[in-house]
Order: sequence, then C-alpha cells, then structure tokens
Amino acid sequence: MNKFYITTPIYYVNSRPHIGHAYTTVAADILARYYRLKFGNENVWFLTGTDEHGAKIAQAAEKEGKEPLVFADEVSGEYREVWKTLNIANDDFIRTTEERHETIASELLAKLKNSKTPKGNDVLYKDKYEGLYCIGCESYKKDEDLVDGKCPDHGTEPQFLSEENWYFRLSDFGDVVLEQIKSDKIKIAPEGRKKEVLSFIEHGLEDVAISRQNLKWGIPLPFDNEQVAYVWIEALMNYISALGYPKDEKFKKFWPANTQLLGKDILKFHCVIWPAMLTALEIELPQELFVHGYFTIDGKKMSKTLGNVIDPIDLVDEFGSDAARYLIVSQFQFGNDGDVKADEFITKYNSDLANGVGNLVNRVLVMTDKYCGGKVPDKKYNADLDLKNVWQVIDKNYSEYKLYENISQIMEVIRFCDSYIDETKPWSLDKEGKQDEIDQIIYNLLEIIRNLAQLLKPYLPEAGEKILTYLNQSEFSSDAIEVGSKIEKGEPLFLRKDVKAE
Ligand code: ME8
Repeated sequence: MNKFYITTPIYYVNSRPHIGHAYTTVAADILARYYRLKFGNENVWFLTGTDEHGAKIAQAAEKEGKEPLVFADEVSGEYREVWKTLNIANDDFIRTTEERHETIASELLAKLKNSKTPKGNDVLYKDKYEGLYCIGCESYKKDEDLVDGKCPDHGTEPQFLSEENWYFRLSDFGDVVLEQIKSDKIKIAPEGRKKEVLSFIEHGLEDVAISRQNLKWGIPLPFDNEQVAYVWIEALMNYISALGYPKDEKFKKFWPANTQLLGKDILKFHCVIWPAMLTALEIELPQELFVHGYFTIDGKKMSKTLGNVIDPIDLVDEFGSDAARYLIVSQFQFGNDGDVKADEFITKYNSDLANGVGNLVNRVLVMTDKYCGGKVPDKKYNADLDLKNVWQVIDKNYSEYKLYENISQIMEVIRFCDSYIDETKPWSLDKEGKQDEIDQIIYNLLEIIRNLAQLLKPYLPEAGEKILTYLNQSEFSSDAIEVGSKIEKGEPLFLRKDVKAE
C-alpha cells in the first residue's frame, strides 16, 4: 500500500514559534499535501506538536511566574494558531503533556528497563553522573563541547550536575546502528549528513543518561519514582505515541514513518539515539530521516538580542498565507544551510507571485473571456510543453526533497506560457480574424494552467484552489480540461506591492 507518514520535530514551548520552526513545518506540509494528491487523503498522516517537559520549560515558566503546564498550554496554543494561519494541514498535533503521550512513554520506558542490548547487557543501568548540563540544549556536555567554558550555541555556562541517573547503554548499539545506517535500513539524507553520523558512531558511542533526579517537570520513571525521564528520551517517543503504539490501527497503518524531518541541530538525537532506542524496543525503524540545514537572516544568526527573529504571523499579515509559505521555502535548496533574505521578500513576491503566477493566470482568464466567450474552446492539447514529463520530474524531485527545484520547475512552466503568449500574440490573431488559431492557443494555455494549479497547490494551497475554481474544476482529474465548460475571469491572485512605499 502506498502510504506516507511524515513528522516534524516537536518544538520546545520555551519560546514562541518563529520562521525557523515554520521552515520545517511548511516543508512537511508541502510534502504531505503532495502525497495526499498522489496517494489519497486517507493514506497520508502528518504529525507535528510541542515538546513540553524538562528544565528549560520549567525555567521559562518560572521566569513568567506561571505553572509549567499553564505556560505550556499558552505557547503550545500559539503554535497551533501559527500553523492554522500558515494553512498547515497537519493530521495530528501531539503535546508531550497529554495523557496519551505520557502513558505510552511510560510503557516504553518500562519496556526499555526489561530489554537487553545486542551484547546481552541490560539496556538501562543506574550510575552516578557528575558533569555539565546545558539547559538551553537540554543536553549533557563535555569540556571539549564548550568554548571558553560556555555552550557555543547558547553562550551560557552549563550547570554542574551531580546526581544518580539511569543510563541507556548506547555504547552497546554502535555496531548495529552503524550497519542500519550503512545499509540504508534507516536512510539518512542528504548523503553528507549520513557520512557525518557514520563518522560520529565510528569514533565510539558513550552511554547516555536518560533520567533527571532533581527535576520535577517530567514524566516519572515507572521503575524509580525519584526520577523523571530525560526530556529527549520521552520526546522522541512522540512519533509513535501519537499513532497509539502498539495497538491502534493508525500505528499499524502508518508506522514506520516514511520521512522524519529535522534540523541539523538535533541530528545526533534522531540519527543515533532514536534508532538505538527503537532497536532496543524491537520496533521497526523509520524509513528515512531528512536533515535540513540552518538558515541565517540577512547573513546573521537569528537571535532575540539582534532582534532579527521573524514572526511567521507578521509575514502572513504582510503577504498573506500562501506568499508567506512561499517566501519561507523559496530561498535556498532544502537540505543546505542558507540565508533568508528578508530584504528581498518584496522583490521575490512581486517577481514570482504577482508578476509570475498571478499575472499569467489573469492574462489567460481575461483572454478566454475576450476571445473565446469565457468557454473552453473545442480543441486538443498540442503545445510544446510535455505535461506528463513535468509531473514526472516533479514527482522524482519530491521523492528527493527537492522542494526548491520544484519551484524552479513550476516557474519554468510559467515562463513557457508567458513566451507562448508573447510569441503567438492572440490579440493580433484576433484582429486578423484567425479564431481557429486563437482557440488552439487558449485551449493549450487553459490546460497548462489547470495543471499549474495542481502543481502549485502544495506550496500555495489557496491560490491553487482558486485557479481550479476559476477553471470550473471542482477537482483535478487526469483527463484534459473539458471542452465547452465555463471559465470565470476571477480576481487577481497576488496584488503587486510597491517596493518604494514598503
Ligand atoms: O529541538 N533554520 O525543539 P526546537 C532552520 N524540542 N530550521 C530551524 C531554525 C533555523 N534557523 N531554527 C529552528 C527541539 N529550526 C526539540 C525537538 S523532537 C523529538 C524534539 C527548526 O524548538 C529545525 O527543525 O529547538 C530544528 O531542528 C527545530 O526547529 C528545533 O526546534
């Protein structure tokens, strides 16, 4: 059966959703929307959510003088709102403070306690931990991870911890996970990230603490009531708890995940600990982990101090939700590190959306009205653009996460149409009374923009839907556009913005 289960990381509720979170979520939404077109709505499951336990959240809540759960309710609610505003069509939204997650995470922790490693040792054991912990990363640190005694990502000095912890015997899983990754049993893409993970494992894995003693805000360990689970361990479990592991039909239908998206910042947790944990639990591995890069804004790291954190809601207010989605993913190749050029948002909006998509669709609809009485002329498609081939390229690109390349493909279709109109000049043919030729041209253009609407839908769901409505298509079909059907003139899809005024 062709099914598609896609996940994003679950985001920490210590800070509000920003364009970085939106980046991964919009990308996942584009993929989910494409596979819904391909496999049918019922065969696609798209999960996102929020990560709500741990020291970082407890601290952020305390700062605001709120109970952690009250605080988490608020910020998690903001995430949901932002996703709605961006037209994200996720099928589920998991919160790690929900009972459904806590119950399953607890069962899985108990199961880990009773499991053996590939070398026959207990997976979990208790030991003293003395060392450093960065709350910003929610991660244990070694001296060599620090720069001038500080965490390079957060600029803060890690805390010294001295506590009894439960450990996961990760060191016993190195060979197995190495083989799983080498053989693509769990595919890590892009290739560079796979190499990075392999080299990390080859250098030898150390065991990881999976509990915290002096922390209350977490899921209690079912076998030690003095400890709560380390936030990362239970957070990773969301990908299966949300499906109702192990009995729910949803789990049976959708697990293993086809694609799990994540940023490179959380590569080790997903590409090393997650497969080791699933192996220990005897649960199938996800098919693929796609690790994308990190972006800067106008060349600078996004940070509150610099004041360059972009709020997705501001983007939607200024450009509308379709355009906000587009501006977020159209900046550089998915997978690479990149730079989001906020300075160029308006130029890009005007060139690709107002002058590109919007102008073409408007031209074709107006010409259909003017030269063909607002009806699809009686012709067959014969333009030099092979639509079947376009779809094949698009499909292959999606399977390789080439979201940026697909935008280029779509823009090429638009450029083809613009040149076709400029070269054939229907207005001159009209003056010469060559109706038959006009009919052919308009038919070709209508058929192309019908396909264009469907190609655009994952990126620009509203505009795609509007174009189909103007073309009187309640649904996209593999048959060509119906001769004689009525075409609306429609409204302009994207109004041009005045660069100077802005
Ligand atoms: O790490 N560029 O949550 P988080 C690209 N709760 N992507 C970015 C980005 C940027 N500048 N900034 C953020 C966590 N992201 C854990 C995950 S999963 C079981 C637990 C995106 O709120 C990117 O996807 O810190 C990154 O991996 C994620 O936000 C980190 O979100």
